[in-house]
Amino acid sequence: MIAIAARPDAFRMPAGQTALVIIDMQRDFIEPGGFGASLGNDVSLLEAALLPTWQLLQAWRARGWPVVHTRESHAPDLSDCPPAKRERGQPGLRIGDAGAMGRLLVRGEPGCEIVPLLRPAAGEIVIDKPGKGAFHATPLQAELQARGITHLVFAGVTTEVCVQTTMREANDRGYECLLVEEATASYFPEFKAAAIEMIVAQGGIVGWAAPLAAVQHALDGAAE
Ligand code: C5J
Repeated sequence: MIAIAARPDAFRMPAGQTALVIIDMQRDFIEPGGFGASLGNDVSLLEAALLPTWQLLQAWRARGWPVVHTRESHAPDLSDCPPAKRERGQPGLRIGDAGAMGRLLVRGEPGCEIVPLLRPAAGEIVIDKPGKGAFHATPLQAELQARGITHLVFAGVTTEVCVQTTMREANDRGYECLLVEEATASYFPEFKAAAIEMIVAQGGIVGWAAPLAAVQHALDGAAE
């Protein structure tokens, strides 16, 4: 077991059975002209999570440990996009509308792809998810079970929406979950901070949170 100094207490993870789960690091959320921007958000607020996530990705790849990438995405005919999701609010553009990077959140469009820095490598799991949570209407549970994965380390965007939703889904399915604080971001920094507090409160009611340095320190120590 590798022990990471985390909140509310040490997070202990088995080396080969811990997947890095990178949530929705897509151009549509992070770059101007995508879905996040269409909702009126300052997408530059998400950039800070890119390099820390890349550092985690490098650490997992160097050890040959499992990596999962998710994409919030829909079929071109939007058959998996409920009207309740598409029609809510007054965005500049809606899911499926043509934007600067193609149709928003539609599979196969440039904006739906993961940002180049974090592009999935061959053999890594890529989950297209129509919801905020990565377990809803996807094969994620089967993919994890097939590999004997019991622990999940989370990165990605946005903290209080798709990251927290997926952590809660994972927690309910029995996975032990850690969120790496610098590797996640929100359009609302105060929501990121609150989401982390919600996760670790009440003895870790959803899971654990740790700074990147604590993860790196534990991994370096385990290699010695
Ligand atoms: C949102 C996400 N915020 N990936 N999606 O709509 O968090």
